[in-house]
Amino acid sequence: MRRSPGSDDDRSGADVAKVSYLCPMQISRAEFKCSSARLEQVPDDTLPDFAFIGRSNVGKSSLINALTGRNGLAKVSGTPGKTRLVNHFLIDGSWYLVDLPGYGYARTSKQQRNEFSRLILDYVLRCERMHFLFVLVDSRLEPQAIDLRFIRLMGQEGVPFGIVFTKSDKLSRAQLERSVARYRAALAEEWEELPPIFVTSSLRATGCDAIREFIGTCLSNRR
Ligand SMILES: Nc1nc2c(ncn2[C@@H]2O[C@H](COP(=O)(O)OP(=O)(O)OP(=O)(O)O)[C@@H](O)[C@H]2O)c(=O)[nH]1
Ligand SMILES: [Mg+2]
Repeated sequence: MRRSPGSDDDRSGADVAKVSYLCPMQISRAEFKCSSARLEQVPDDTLPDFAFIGRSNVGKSSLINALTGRNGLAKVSGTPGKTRLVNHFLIDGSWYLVDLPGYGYARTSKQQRNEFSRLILDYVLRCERMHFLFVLVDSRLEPQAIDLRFIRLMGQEGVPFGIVFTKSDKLSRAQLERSVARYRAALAEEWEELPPIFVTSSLRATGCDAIREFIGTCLSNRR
């Protein structure tokens, strides 16, 4: 059995609760830095990236807006496939939130064959500045095969990642608990230890504190 890559190093969520009061994480400034169509175009500084990935329409851009308290910072749309580039947002001049294009939105048969685009794979597998990857899944849905394939790939490649349930406002507490339990069971079939898990609603800003605290802990462990 393998261990979850996000669970046994300094990027783990395990100590978040213990240290959170030591590193309260507030975001004061959030600004758009650049959009990249190729890996060569991402910022060439040494600041760390915290990136958001998941199926089209799962709520990546909305979550970035909720985390920064800036509606309209990342472009949100009800139509899948809105975010097509790798978008860097500089946070307090010292780290980046990164909005990635969604996967699973196939407009052509060629895209259907390559379910994760070259841009996504280049970024998540080759970009050394990526410190942690939040994989977003819709809390209303059963574990989706494409998400499980993506998570498996991240595990195989040793990418540090956590799982973020989105749109929790659309479920009752009991439905939400069932949904998370279903996911845990699916992951437990492959992982000995589960990655950090966050439950969020961008509409209500639920779970944003936990994600900010997690990032704050990662940043202070890095110093
Ligand atoms: N109710 C509810 N709706 C949400 C939430 N998060 C996102 N949405 C809605 O879901 C739709 C897609 O949101 P986006 O943030 O654009 O999703 P995305 O993952 O960035 O989509 P792509 O860029 O197309 O891959 C929009 O209509 C949002 O308003 C949430 O927490 N609750
Ligand atoms: Mg988007």
